[in-house]
Amino acid sequence: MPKLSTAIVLASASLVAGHGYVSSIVANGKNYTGYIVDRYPYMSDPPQSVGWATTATDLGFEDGTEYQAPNIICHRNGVNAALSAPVTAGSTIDLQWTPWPESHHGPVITYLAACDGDCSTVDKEKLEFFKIEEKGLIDGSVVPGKWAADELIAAGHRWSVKIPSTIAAGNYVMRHEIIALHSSGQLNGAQNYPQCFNLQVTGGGSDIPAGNLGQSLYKNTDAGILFNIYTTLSSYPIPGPALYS
Ligand SMILES: *[C@@H]1O[C@H](CO)[C@@H](O)[C@H](O)[C@H]1NC(C)=O
Ligand SMILES: [Cu+2]
Repeated sequence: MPKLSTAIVLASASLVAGHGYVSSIVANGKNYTGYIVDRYPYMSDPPQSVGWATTATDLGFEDGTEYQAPNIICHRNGVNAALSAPVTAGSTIDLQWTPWPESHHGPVITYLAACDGDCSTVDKEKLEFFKIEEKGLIDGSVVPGKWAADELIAAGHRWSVKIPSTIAAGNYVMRHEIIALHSSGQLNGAQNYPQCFNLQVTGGGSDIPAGNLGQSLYKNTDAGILFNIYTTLSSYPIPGPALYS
């Protein structure tokens, strides 16, 4: 695509899109550029990345109509990242989101799935994800509540996740996700923004946690998916399988 039309596409994308994606991660102190979804799809030879490619060029979301379909795994038409970021088990990965809209309250959840080989070629539909962290409602006393996503915004659109020290060394796909709940009072109104990265975990223990296929993490009627945030809340059931511990 010629440069001028790319600029027009980019300009209109930033006007339309109210959402976001992870533009970089830091692992073992090294900063890795993610898959720049509003730029790389328009390049003839985009840089290789530790972030999975997607066609979500609107910086948009998946919803309940896709929960049992491949798009929920690593976002829209997700394609394996070519690179992997080495990370020591027990250490923390930082994720940098693009500016996240204030209206998009909701939980932040991160999963890992062992690749049993090379994450750059693994079949995403066979990945079994176990949840390594989850944060949902922080304070429900003031409508529409204070949420993990609000904390992420306050931290500069950043999030930190600890890689468990107990998991076996090896190659993993990290699936990090914000679920925006501003419309989730209606069926298929929750918005999932899954972001996948390839990690090469070193050190660690011997645990090989059981997991769930990406296509069976959620149902559109789950208590934490079909959920109205515009009322005083005392709790919020974070969706997805139980936390690994
Ligand atoms: C990676 O570097 C860029 C450019 O300096 C910075 O904006 C971003 O916040 C860094 N990423 C993380 C996760 O710290
Ligand atoms: Cu949005």
